[in-house]
Amino acid sequence: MPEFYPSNFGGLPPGQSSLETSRFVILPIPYEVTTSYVKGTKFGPRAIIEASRNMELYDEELGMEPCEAGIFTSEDLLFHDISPGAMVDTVKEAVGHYLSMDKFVVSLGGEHNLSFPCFLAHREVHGEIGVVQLDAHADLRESYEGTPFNHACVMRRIVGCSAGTAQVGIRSLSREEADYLKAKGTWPVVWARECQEGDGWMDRVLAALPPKVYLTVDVDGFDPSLVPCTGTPEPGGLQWYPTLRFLRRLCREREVVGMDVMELAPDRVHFAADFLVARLLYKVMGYLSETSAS
Ligand SMILES: [Mn+2]
Repeated sequence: MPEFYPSNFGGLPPGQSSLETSRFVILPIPYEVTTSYVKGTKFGPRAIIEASRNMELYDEELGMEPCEAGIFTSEDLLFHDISPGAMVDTVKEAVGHYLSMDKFVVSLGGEHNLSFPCFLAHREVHGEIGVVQLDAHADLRESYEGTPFNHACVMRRIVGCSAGTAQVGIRSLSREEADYLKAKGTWPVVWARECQEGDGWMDRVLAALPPKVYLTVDVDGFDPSLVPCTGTPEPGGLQWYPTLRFLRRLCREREVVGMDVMELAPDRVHFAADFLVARLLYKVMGYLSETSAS
């Protein structure tokens, strides 16, 4: 009877989804202007929320229901001016609004350049924070198609104001980006093929991170067998359980202060990917609840 569940993340009743009592805020940002290849990321937030309404809310790994902490689903963030500069201000203000209420904000894109203002909003509140990026692409271009706010540049913007960076699952970058990494890349880049060889990379990533960390997930970091519906898929990506093992460690060993998931471009065939993202978010909420309860 999913159609009778409320249309919020998790399909939660008012007692578990009001803004006042919820620890978590889902912020849908259906913004898409610079996507390179397949369009449709603006439909990502809605597909993720729809899938989440049909998801079991008990977490078998943790033996608890993470929704007990409360998950408020915000209205879609809409844009009166879609220019990249105005996008940055609009997103920063919206995320900052919920951070000022002491909420944990989960931003849902939309295209990956949204992560820059999300990160900035968290840095303003928390001071020095690091960033973990799960992604197929380095996203380290100085500018792309005439703008420094293109999705292909988002990490170049973020690393400049991050107190510690780790890029995980990377398997696609330009020569310019590779040269930049050689010259300036003091942080760990975990190539996707390394992730296939065991969990050894996780120590290296954690060692590079400051106490507070922001997590940004481009869904193309996952293998396209898991998430085929994204703008620029790349073979040989992250698998489900190693990613969860990493995220659980990240939540235990660092203070994760916020997160986003970007670049899902849902279609009617590959709806398993919508469920993957919904479950991923819910798993992280569980890992966060686990550490704050202990
Ligand atoms: Mn990417």
